[in-house]
Amino acid sequence: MEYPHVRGTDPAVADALEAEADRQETTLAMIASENHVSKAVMEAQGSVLTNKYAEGYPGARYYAGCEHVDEIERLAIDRAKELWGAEHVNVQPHSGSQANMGVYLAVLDPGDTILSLDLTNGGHLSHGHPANFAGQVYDVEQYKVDPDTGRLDYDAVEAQAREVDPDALISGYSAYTRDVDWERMGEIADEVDAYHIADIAHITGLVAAGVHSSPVGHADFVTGSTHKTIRAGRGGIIMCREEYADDVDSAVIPGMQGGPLLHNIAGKAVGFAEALEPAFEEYAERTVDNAEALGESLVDSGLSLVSGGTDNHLVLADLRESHPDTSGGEAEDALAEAGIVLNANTVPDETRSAFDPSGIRAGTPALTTRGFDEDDLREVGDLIARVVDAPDDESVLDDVRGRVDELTDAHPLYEE
Ligand code: DSN
Repeated sequence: MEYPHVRGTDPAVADALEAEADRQETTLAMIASENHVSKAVMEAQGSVLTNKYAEGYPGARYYAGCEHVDEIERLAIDRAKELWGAEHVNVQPHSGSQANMGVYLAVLDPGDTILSLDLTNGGHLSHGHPANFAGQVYDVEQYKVDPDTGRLDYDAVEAQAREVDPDALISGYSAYTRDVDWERMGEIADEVDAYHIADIAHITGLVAAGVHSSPVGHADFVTGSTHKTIRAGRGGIIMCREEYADDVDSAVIPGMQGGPLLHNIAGKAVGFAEALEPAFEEYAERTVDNAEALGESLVDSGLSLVSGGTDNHLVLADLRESHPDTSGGEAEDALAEAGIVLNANTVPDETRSAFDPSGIRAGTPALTTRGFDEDDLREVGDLIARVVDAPDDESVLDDVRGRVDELTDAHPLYEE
């Protein structure tokens, strides 16, 4: 991929852009939150809309000249409503974290109590980690998964909710591999008179395609990002019941953001249109089937998976039993050298540190986009295991890198 205009102005950035395009082309993108958008989405994101200010909402802007961006934002909203069946949608949050911030700002007061899953158990920074604004502004209580099963223990969440009496109960996770009983979480929230906020950032596309259960109807607010399992470019989204529409909209602007990133909203509109095509459901199904094949292959190679497997697009391997001398960080580095790009991740009951944890997390959204099937993912699982077994053995890393080259050549990205 070439960037002739950037090259003419700024060769240093052009070099880095071309190198990054080459890196994506020649490595296996297995960070579970990453994907490859279409050229149509990139074209929309790289468009003249980056020039336009449009504070406000379609039909009610603080600036003139918004007739075309109004149309684009309305298309994004209407398509999102169709994809997720939500009553009200706000497509302006710049990211999933901003979407969460918008919901908190809409209905919580500083000092209110949030009950959410601990980050090391698969939660997210914006659910109340002390280093994040949410942990600084709100009183945060956290639940954990059952350390034996790696799964949510709804009875324990309910007991904790009764004890801490939260104002908001958060469901939806960043490193949780199993389906979520949204209805039960909604019932728990109702019982303690808390808002139920479901953060589906990781599974937005799977939910839209109907291959994962949906919290819409069971949660007061559903937040997400638009670039993980749905390929609509980087950004965030808030869905809610109509009764909260005004609160959410005014929390997003003027509450926490100024001008919306209209080029990204155009990317969302285009990506949502793509996701409304029948082929997207097939893609989402293949993403989940591929994750299952990857998980089975890792288990067959002797790794242990948190929860034993997966119902979604990601697997989380706990290396402590199978490879007690190898940290997640060491595995991540060796795999990157071999061309397999994933991330070290904490596991439930973590005994190392968040910076060099005991697990590795791998997802299939991006490989599925470039056409990998279950046989490919079984082989990729085998390659991962070979590297984790011998992270310091350069001949193994070279051998795996050679096979990664063949696999990426067989599944090219962004063909002209
Ligand atoms: N950073 C994302 C992830 O990798 O899960 C979540 O925001």
